[in-house]
Amino acid sequence: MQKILIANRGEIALRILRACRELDIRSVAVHSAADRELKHVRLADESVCIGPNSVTESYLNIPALIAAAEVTDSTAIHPGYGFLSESADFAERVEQSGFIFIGPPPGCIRTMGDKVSAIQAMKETGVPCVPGSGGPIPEDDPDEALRIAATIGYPIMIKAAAGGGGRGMRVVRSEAALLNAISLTRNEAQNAFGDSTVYMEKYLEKPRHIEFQVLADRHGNAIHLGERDCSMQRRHQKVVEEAPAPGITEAQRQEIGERCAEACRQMGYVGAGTFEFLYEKGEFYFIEMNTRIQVEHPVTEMVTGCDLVAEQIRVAAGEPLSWRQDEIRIQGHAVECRINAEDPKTLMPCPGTIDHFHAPGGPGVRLDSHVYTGYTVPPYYDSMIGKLITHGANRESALARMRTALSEIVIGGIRTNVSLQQDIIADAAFRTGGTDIHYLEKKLALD
Ligand code: MV4
Repeated sequence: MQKILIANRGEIALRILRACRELDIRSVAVHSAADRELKHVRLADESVCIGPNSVTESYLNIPALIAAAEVTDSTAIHPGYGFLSESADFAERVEQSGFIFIGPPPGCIRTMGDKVSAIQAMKETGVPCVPGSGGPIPEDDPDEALRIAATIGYPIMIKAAAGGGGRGMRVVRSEAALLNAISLTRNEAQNAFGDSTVYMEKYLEKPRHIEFQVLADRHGNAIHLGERDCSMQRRHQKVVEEAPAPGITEAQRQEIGERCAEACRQMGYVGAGTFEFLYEKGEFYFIEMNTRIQVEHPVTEMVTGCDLVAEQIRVAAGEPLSWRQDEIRIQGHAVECRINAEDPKTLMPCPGTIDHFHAPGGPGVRLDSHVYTGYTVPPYYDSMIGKLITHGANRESALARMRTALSEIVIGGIRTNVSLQQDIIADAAFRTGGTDIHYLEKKLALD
């Protein structure tokens, strides 16, 4: 691997650039007009402006990205997260143009992008799923839809096959409401995704969101790196993540993790991936797979010692995985707080110029951020400006380090969610561990 084009921005673009440097691979930064001042653009070996501020004309502009790879003679393209990272069409175009896509084969992205086919693939390999329709709800057969729902039992959740990440879903609590909910979800799905396919699952009232990290190579090897708990969220935006998930036993971890790794082997998966589960009353239920590196990957890196981005690059280059499953051990505990440029009261994005920036430090403290004193957070992209990660011998120590690091960080000139993060880290229920996906929204509604 000689040269990687980084098809992203912000902290993840800097994270990918750092991995390139470490592996002695040259890097190309591509950026919008608004993003000339990004830290990774300044540090990259080369940079190309791919378009104006709007994401559709820059970071989602496939012809501009391919052209940038061509003019810079790049070997591979790393998509990061968001933008084109889970576009099977983009992965295909990258490969057809003669570049390596740093991610799974387009066929795997496509199968997992359709939640119905993803669930079918998981069922075949013994990954536990939510009781549900096991396939699309038939169109023009209301009696069949009612029968399926009666078998599952209410409450039920209607989900769009092309949805995911919280888009295109609806809870139904009675038979009387079912058919109307199906047609509303169908219409929304058709408008949002151009696909009206919907399916049904038993609605779990108070689950936790626990996800398993996997890595796979082109030689048929696949391993898991344990799980993360991402239950602390608001409006489908994760706020705090941690690894391992509080209360999960080593036996549960090995059982679910091995099933995820086996699913990867069966489908010919390559690269980093995440299996999302709901966890309720001691049971895991698969809901979706993410075929990209995720925002919260650092907590897994801290407890395993594995560099997931470097490993994505190695396996994309055809190298075998650096570790066997029996070499992966979960050491201590890690917590990540997402740092957002947002108003602490309204939680609305608050772009602006950072007039003073000071990074926290000390043992077990990691800051993944592209910001610096004098940097202007543009209004065109999402509000996350960095991630503060702490690691300790146990959860208490990781949380004590997070409390210390949050008290030290200085981000002047813009409003941020640092005070919200301090509240969460001090929260009694969070400190006990194992809060569900609704906890933060309820807590915020009380203030
Ligand atoms: C569910 C669920 C309850 N029961 N499925 C939301 C995002 C998408 N990834 C799946 N989601 C959910 N699916 C069943 N059968 C509750 C959610 C859900 C949720 C899941 C994970 C993290 C945050 C969430 C917030 C609201 C609802």
